[in-house]
Amino acid sequence: MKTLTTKNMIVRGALAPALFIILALARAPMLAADGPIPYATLQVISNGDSNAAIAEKAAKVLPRPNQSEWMRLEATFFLHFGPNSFHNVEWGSGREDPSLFNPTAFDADQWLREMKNAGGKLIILVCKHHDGLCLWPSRYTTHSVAASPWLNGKGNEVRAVAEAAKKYGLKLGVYLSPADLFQLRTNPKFPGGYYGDGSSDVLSVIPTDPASFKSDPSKGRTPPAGFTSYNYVVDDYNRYFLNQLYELLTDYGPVAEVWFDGANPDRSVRETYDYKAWYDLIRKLQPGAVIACKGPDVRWVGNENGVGRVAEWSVIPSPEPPEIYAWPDQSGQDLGSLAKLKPGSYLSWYPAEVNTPILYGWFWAANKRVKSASQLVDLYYNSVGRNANMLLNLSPDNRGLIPGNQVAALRQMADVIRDTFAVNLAAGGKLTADNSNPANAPSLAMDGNPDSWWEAESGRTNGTLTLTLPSAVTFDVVSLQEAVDHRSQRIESYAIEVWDGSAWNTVDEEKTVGHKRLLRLKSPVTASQVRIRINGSRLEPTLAEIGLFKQAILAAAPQISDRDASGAVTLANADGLKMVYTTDGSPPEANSPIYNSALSLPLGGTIQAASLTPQGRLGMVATKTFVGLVPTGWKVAAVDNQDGSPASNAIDGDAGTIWQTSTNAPLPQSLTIDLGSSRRIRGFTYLPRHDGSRDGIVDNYRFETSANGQNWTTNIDSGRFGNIRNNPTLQEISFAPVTARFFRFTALQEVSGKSCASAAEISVIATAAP
Ligand code: FUL
Repeated sequence: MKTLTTKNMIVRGALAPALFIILALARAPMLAADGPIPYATLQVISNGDSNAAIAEKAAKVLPRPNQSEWMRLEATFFLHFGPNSFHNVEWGSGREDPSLFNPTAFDADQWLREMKNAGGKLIILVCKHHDGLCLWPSRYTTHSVAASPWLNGKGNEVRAVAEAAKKYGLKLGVYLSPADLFQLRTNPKFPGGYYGDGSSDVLSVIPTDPASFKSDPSKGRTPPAGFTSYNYVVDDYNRYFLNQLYELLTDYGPVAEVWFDGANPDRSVRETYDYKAWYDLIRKLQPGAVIACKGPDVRWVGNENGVGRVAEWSVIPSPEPPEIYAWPDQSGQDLGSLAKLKPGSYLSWYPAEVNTPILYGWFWAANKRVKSASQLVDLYYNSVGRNANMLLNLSPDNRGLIPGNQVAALRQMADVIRDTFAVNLAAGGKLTADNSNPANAPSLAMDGNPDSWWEAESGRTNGTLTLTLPSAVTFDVVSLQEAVDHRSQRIESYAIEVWDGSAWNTVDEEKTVGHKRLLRLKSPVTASQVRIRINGSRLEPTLAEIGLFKQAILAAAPQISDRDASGAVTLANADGLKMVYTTDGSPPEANSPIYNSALSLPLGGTIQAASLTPQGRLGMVATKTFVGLVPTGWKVAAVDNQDGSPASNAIDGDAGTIWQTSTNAPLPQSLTIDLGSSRRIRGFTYLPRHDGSRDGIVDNYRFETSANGQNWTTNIDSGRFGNIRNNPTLQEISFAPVTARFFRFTALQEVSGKSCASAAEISVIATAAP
């Protein structure tokens, strides 16, 4: 392998960002005129640069060491869990009471275990979201987990995650929201807030003594062992923010990524984030960490849908040096092709990160759907496979556990990826090239070492590599990697071709490679000779690794029937495979019970089922939830009005039919049901109509039960279905268990204040014993 001596001369960014900028700037003016362009972490395009000089500069921008390390992580996870997880909001207002945060089964070990199992290398934990509640007991505010009932105020989410991450060998990243609505000066909950308080910049020792945070910020607190204090001239909010960064970066061990969100829920706030001071502090405290999103090391890919660009360049032009970059929009399709590289641009390594949630939302709520395993597999190819890191968000529920449906989808995705890449079908083949640099033979692209590579002969910007296999293989994924840590990103156009015995057929044509490119072919191909024809490159092209793989596929999910009158549910699949299932909310595993006869769910419950291949591979998981008792033998005992459609439709087990009063039936409107026998009841369910009309959907209600239909107990006198107007989904309401044979549901108010009531289904949640 050829070693690159110039690399030692490069100013390696993370430790000395200012220095690398100065050196590059000092060199820049003479580069155009003075011949060989050295490798550097920053290049500047000068006015007189020819197109060839621009291409060469771009092809000689290297990643900084923290970026190199980060790119090799590939699969990383985000975790959003905070007050929002308890009241179905994506953005809190800052007015929430800390008592909202009260998980009953918090288990960071489970979170990290699942991430590890899914191949995760790093977790970025949301330590404070826009609502401002700190999920660690910060010394600089009382608005933290210390004020919550969770573990009697002794809980610390950051510590729990840091410890679990260490246990499972994942790196730790921290997300600290710059926007902070609790600290908002105008927040009636905290009128003394620092965020946008108009305070002036004063000398502040970081870490500041919390006791004199405002009165004398020049007084520091003693830094933890191994760390020191620093001076910044900043306003109150930036001092608050720097102190919180200091806590997160010194109290929890090594931190590998710091994530600054650009979202701002209140644009009227006049607060200037002192990124320069923040970056400086991070570089001093955690020099190996990358600063992401609103940061110079890792670029937000530009969307939250989980899709990187088909042509994703990591060398990106900016109008200013990256450490003082002003963060213009990065959502365009072309950020780094040669057409974008103009005189005056600063070229630096700025790799993409694809952040996306596993739910349709960042925080858990009961009604948020989970993306399917195949969507998650697509995400992997659209991020890791497109020269970017995957940052997949998991959302623990209000118990503090990642629920079974997220776990099931994640495990399946991980199984597919693991199985797909377990065997490199190119291994055992011989790679030859039509031209090579003598020090960079083609075999170096097949040695499993990303730090050795094939490189075209000096002066060539093309090359054809031919892989000859001992026998034909069937594959549908081609994996390519450039030697980006040593030679930057160069390849600009290439084709994949296979030999069919008489001719070469093109199976894919693409533009970029970068750190990693996974090409999924339209359909599997079988061949013993495969060619990578590189047609264009910014400088001599390189390939550090190549691979051929066959995608693992999952057996289709079984069908789960509706319940029959006795509560029986059947499973079926088309492929005749065995099926396994669970009824306790946990995802099925290969050793879960095997299905052989109808399952009985008269009380309700959730079935998760999957087919099992003879090799023991679990297929896609089907999930179906049955809510409430089966209405067998139930009768309408009384109803105030059923002029729209009969009340019996609300208890027929058919979600498609509705009970509806006349459109002129002033509320309250009641419906009384006789269950036929007495049951132990601990709640009820209301399924609103979902035929597109909102007429009669109940907003406020009363619920009563009775043993004999004469004497009534009020279980809920005046309840409200939260957000049912916008989100008309199944409502599950709990109350203290009672024994009863009758229930009475009374609509007190309709969602639009109309004089009518309706319901698709109303049922009760019963415990097993009558
Ligand atoms: C966004 C935020 O507003 C979301 O709530 C989430 O934190 C996501 C990662 O970034 O901009």
